[in-house]
This record gives sequence, C-alpha cells and structure tokens, in this order.
Amino acid sequence: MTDVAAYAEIVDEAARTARAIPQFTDSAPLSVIDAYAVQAQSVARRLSRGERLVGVKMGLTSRAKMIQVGVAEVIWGRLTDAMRLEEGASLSHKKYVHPRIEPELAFLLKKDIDGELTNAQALDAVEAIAPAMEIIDSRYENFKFALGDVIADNSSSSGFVVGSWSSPATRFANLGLSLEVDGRPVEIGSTSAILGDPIRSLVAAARLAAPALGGLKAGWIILAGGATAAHSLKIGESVRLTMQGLGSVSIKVGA
Ligand code: OOG
Ligand code: MG
Repeated sequence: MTDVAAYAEIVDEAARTARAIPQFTDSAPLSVIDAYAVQAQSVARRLSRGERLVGVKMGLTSRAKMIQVGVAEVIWGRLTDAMRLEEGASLSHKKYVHPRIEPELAFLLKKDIDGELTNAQALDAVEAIAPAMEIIDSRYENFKFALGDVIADNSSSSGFVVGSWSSPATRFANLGLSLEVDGRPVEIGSTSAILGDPIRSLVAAARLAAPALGGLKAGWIILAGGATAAHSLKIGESVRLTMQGLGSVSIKVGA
C-alpha cells in the first residue's frame, strides 16, 4: 500500500528545497489513483503555507511532449498563485532542480465548468485566451519518471507566465508559434499540436481534473499543455514566445 502522506511530504519538500529525489516507481508501483492522491496532499501542504489555487495545467497533450518524456497519457496538475511569474520577470534558476520551459495557450474562465462538455460549451466558458509559457521542473533525478511519478509530482508544475489576454473569438485552433531564446528560435510549432485544437484540452480538464477539484472555477487559468518539446533553461537566457495574432510573452533566467 502506498503511504500517500509520506510520498506527499517527499515531493513537496523536494519542490520546496529544489532537491532531486529518486523515482517512487523505482521501489514500488504507484497507481494513477494513488498518484493523484499524493498530488492532492502535496498541494494541500502548499495551500497550508498560504498559497492559493488559481487553476489547472494540462500535460502531455501534444505528441512532441509525450515523446520527450516517454509518457503517453494526458495528465493534469494544480496551479497556485506562488507559481505565477510576471511578464518579463527574471526567475531564479537556483529555486529549481532542472527547469525547462514550454509554449502553451492559457484560458481564463468566466464560468464554473465540470464534467462532460462539448467544445462549444467549453468555449462558452472562456473569458479570454493568451500566449503563455510553463516552467516545468520534475523533482525526479535526470527529469526521468513513469506516469505515477509525474502525477504525484503535480505533473512537474513549477511556474507559469501569461501574456496579454485576447478575446476567445480569435480563432486559436491553429496559430503559429515560435519559442525564442536570446532571439534565436529553438522551437517552432502550432497550437494545433495540442490535441488537434487546444479547446479539447479544456474539455479534457473539465472531464479529468474538475471532479477532483469541485469544478473548474470562474477566474481560474487553465494551461492547455506544451505545443512543442520543452527547452532546458540556462542562467542568462532570455526566452520569448510569440503566438500568431496573440502577441508575445517573455521571461529571463537569473542565477
Ligand atoms: C510533464 C508535464 C507535461 C505539458 O505541457 O505537456 C506538461 C513534464 O513534461 O515534465 O506540462
Ligand atoms: Mg506544460
């Protein structure tokens, strides 16, 4: 039997102190149900330290991401206010184990949603969309994990930055995007890499994550998942995501 509370303390401490840990699944199997229970308890520890739940991140919603990490299931994690970085901010590399960054689309909800929705119903709950970047930081050594490990580790959530919001009337199913580091493109892609259309990621969030959270709430941010492989951040880099028609968003990497 998995000791959920003990596992939750281990991943939470690894994240808090930026220290890598061995994969749980190296020593014992970890079911998806238990892994989400570990995630819930580890994030509850963050909330008890004063952080606030502000949304959900979807993960492994593109082939590029599934291939990069070797896990082929859509997963989700919880976002807190402490994970949000201001546009143009400098993040501190030493607060992470081995941070990576990836281009995403963010949804801002204007209605509570839960359960089985059509694409149109999901779109109807969206107040605005924005280009966003997620900073992921697996707490496992060498960024290597199995499905249960990554779910328990809050699906590698560690930071996110959101650009300017646009109307959801902007068609966003197939927007070109470029992730640039120090002015050079390192990843080029399209929002269509996210489940064929990022709205499907919001539908998946309502089906998979909402039941565990008592619904997805108006005012929450939902990150649709990386559209390309993630880039490993190095001190001194400036990273900018530009998304066709939606503008750009950037951050810097400090020591
Ligand atoms: C797992 C989290 C995946 C995404 O956008 O696909 C994710 C990882 O890559 O560490 O955030
Ligand atoms: Mg992501």
